[in-house]
Amino acid sequence: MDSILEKLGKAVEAGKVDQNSPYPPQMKGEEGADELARQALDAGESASDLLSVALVPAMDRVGQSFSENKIFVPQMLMSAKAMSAAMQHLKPYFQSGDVQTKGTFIVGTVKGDLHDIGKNLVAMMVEGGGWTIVDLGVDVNEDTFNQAVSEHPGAVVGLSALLTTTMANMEVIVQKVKENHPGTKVLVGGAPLNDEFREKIGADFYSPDPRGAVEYLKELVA
Ligand code: B1M
Repeated sequence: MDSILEKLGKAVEAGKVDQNSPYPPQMKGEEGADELARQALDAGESASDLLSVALVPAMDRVGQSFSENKIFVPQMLMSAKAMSAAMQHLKPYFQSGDVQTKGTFIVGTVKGDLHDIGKNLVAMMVEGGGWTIVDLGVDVNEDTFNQAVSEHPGAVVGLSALLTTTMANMEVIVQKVKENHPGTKVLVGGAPLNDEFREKIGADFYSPDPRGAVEYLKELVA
């Protein structure tokens, strides 16, 4: 029999959001990511195991199936919805209870890019690390980032991109922000990036995961 984490992973992979959602038809009436995430946490599974054992591998399998033309954009979108439903239950587990804010972290997915799950995870964990979050959402251009830094002087900026086509848009954002607000630290992340790219575009730090982002910010204020 599947463990609760296996069930959760399968629900996300299938795009089963919650028990009432009609998609996918063959899972009608079955529990979805929403209920299974709650149950897994209530059963004592850790929030980080939910992420690393069930949710993130499920999204990797979704990406793989998409690459192999076994599923298409609508199915990928349903999986993203299921993942987001599960993530709602994780938020309290990443809160530190630290009331004094360490600073402001402006985060967004860059222009042309609609992928927000990784960005949301980063925001959630950085918030848990005691930072105030200004989440600009997805498809965010250089002017919006620049404006946000004007409104929050001294904030650190975080840029996320999931597409090889949109990661190029990071450079323009880094340039604009640094030109208008010298000294602003910019952190970048997302699956197609690496540190070589970070250096090329003039950003200050690259992290492959939310944990690295939290550690970097911690060092900045240490
Ligand atoms: Co898209 N998509 N997608 N997609 N999608 C990918 C990224 C892809 C790899 C799938 C594939 O082909 N195997 C591929 C990109 C190929 C490439 O460029 N190399 C792809 C494509 C091609 C597309 C479209 C072009 C498809 C189309 O329309 N033909 C289209 C583009 C739309 C657009 O953005 N303009 C598209 C659309 C979509 C959906 C909208 C349907 C949906 C997104 C919904 C949403 O986000 N709300 C979607 C999804 C779900 C995926 C996959 C399957 C999953 C992404 C995800 O959420 N992963 C993805 C395949 C994959 O990743 N395996 C895929 C889970 C998440 C936790 O990981 O986002 O990597 P990730 O975040 C990680 C790290 O990267 C890091 O921390 C996170 C946690 O570890 N991180 C940071 C991320 N940002 C960070 C910022 C930081 C630090 C770390 O500091 C600031």
